[in-house]
Amino acid sequence: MKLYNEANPAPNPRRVRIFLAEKTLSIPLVHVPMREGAHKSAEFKAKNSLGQVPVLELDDGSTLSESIAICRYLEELHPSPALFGSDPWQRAQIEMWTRRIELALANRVGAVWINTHRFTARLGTQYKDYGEAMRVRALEVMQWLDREIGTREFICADQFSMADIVALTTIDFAQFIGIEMPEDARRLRAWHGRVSARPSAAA
Ligand SMILES: N[C@@H](CCC(=O)N[C@@H](CS)C(=O)NCC(=O)O)C(=O)O
Repeated sequence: MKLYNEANPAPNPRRVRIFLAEKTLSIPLVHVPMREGAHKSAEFKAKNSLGQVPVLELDDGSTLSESIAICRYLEELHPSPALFGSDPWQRAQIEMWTRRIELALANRVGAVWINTHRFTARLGTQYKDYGEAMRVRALEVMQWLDREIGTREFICADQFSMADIVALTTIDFAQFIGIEMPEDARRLRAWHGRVSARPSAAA
């Protein structure tokens, strides 16, 4: 098994690396240099026709894309510690939060990246107004997340889960492109400090 990977600040491969670190697993990494367009080569598109990383390749050559699908597969193989929940209610809660973070926050941060950032300007037409509107929405979602976290230790109840991994990688990437957590989002900032202090965050 190997993982086609790109280093930080790429957030999606980092999800899988953090997941592996939490499980104390290691998989050989194959660097896909995105700056050189390696993810859009015919060779790589044969592994993922969307031309995106990460991709997990099994020893028989079969491939799996989508960071969360990869982590779910690894969870089935290595159930402990459970990062997608260990009973029906936990699993449903973690699914809810993972989807909320992806759909409400990660997609908007991605839209800011694609439509406003100078590094993506060469990739196609940028719709700056749309990108700026998404920046405002992303900040609103961070405020919402701050209220939702409340006194909880983690995004979903009191256990570290896939939802924290998706939120951490999204918020760190948001910072990289200039979207800081709001100053007054103290609970979100405290959560970010807690999860960033875990050894897995260095992955
Ligand atoms: N939903 C996918 C997103 C993968 C993705 O967008 N990866 C980025 C790198 S972090 C990428 O390959 N971008 C290039 C592109 O979309 O063309 C996942 O979770 O794996």
